[in-house]
Amino acid sequence: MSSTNLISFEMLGDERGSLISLEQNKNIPFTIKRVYYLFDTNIETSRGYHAHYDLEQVAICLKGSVTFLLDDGQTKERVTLNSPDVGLHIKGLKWREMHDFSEDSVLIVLASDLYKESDYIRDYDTFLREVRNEDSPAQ
Ligand code: T46
Repeated sequence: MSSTNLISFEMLGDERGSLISLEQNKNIPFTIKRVYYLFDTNIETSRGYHAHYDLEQVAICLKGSVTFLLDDGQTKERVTLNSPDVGLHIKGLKWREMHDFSEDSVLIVLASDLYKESDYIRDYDTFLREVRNEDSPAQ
């Protein structure tokens, strides 16, 4: 899956503890317009079930673990995040689901745009149609 990447963040810790710095257009590959985080997630819950037309995001599991399912319309990939020094970069038309949240999970997400419900595709068949349109060459 070419446009899904894991980013390793440099650990700047010392004997006092750990520190990671996130900087837009440096180790975060876009200008950050929004930050949100998921915590106190009901462990029986799965979230997501949508794609975005035009959004880049980096998701980092600061505590605990969560598994992303990413689907580009052809291939499905599962990625487990369980370390604060790894970010999952998601761009392009991708269906995403989040499963198996641990009880203590804290997931922070940096996003390239403000919240816009119009950017969401929340229906899987619509997502597949959009992917196929994107893949078919213009006439
Ligand atoms: C994504 C995955 C990884 C806002 O008002 N502002 C926001 O910035 C966000 C993210 C959500 N909301 C509202 C929209 C819904 O009424 O908060 C409610 C919960 O959002 P949603 O059901 O979309 O949450 P998730 O966890 O299914 O998805 C979120 C992001 O929305 C999405 O962009 O890629 O996390």
